[in-house]
Amino acid sequence: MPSGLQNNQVEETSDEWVLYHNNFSLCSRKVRFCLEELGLDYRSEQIDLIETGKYEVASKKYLKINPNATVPVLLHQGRPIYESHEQIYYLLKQSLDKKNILPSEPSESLVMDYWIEKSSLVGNPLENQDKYAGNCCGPLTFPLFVTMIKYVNLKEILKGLKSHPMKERVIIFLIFKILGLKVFSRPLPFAKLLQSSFLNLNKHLYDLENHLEDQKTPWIVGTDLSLADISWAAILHRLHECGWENMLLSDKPYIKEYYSNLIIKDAFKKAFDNPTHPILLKGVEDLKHALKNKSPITELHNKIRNNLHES
Ligand SMILES: N[C@@H](CCC(=O)N[C@@H](CS)C(=O)NCC(=O)O)C(=O)O
Repeated sequence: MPSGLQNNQVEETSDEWVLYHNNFSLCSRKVRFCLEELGLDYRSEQIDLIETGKYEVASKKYLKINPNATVPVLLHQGRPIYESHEQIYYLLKQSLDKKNILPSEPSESLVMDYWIEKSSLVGNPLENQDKYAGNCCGPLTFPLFVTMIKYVNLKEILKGLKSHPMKERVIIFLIFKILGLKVFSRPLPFAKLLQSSFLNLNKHLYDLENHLEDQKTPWIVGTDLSLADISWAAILHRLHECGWENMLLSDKPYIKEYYSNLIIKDAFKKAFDNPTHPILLKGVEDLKHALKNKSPITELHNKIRNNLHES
């Protein structure tokens, strides 16, 4: 499926903007933050992911909206725009007269593009993690996926084997459901994947830390918030949600200050502080508990912490 605005209309609607999304999805949060910052009205359509209870992304109805079975999808006058980084650029282009969050200097736009690309989730998240910080976030969320999927009915996961176009994603959740946090202590690839995601993300975060230190401005591109900040906000929020912030940010004071500026923005609050899904609440609590007590994830966590400090 090509990215960007499609020619076909997937829905007849009088709503200019419709967002198919999920409150827990990192890419969805990025687009919601952008819509809120631009002050655009949109119809919100929540779509369940398996970790929030069922494979609504792989339902017949939703596959007509997105044959790739992922969220978010933004509709403009009924026409879909695929890929969250394309969606935020599209929103910006359409909204220049409403609010200018585009840097005025071409050189600044290049800086913005660089940081948007670096934070995007592009293609298979198990690949290109050295290029895209967004691709590190899938595996980095594996422990939380494991604690969430415990509360999801096995039958719902099995339905995905039939209807989901990306079967390998379904199989990963099936393994998480069966093995629980033990997936990180067996000779399976998950511990290694988590470790390499941490190491790669840590490098991206050092780049951001150095950039913010050199830049000496509150935002990635100068004195105003831009799409680059909107895109990074979702990644930094995910680190906090999974409880990885001490491990990855304790030696990065500029990012810490930067994040404290982001979370007080109204648009951030509207995009991120929406009703938390009960499965997410339980998953976050269980993960916190597992990290504090002796469990396969505690061991791995300590190993990763040591590796990060050595690298
Ligand atoms: N590159 C895509 C990634 C979309 C994506 O993978 N979304 C995840 C949620 S963050 C999803 O819909 N997963 C559903 C599934 O794999 O079943 C984008 O930026 O929009």
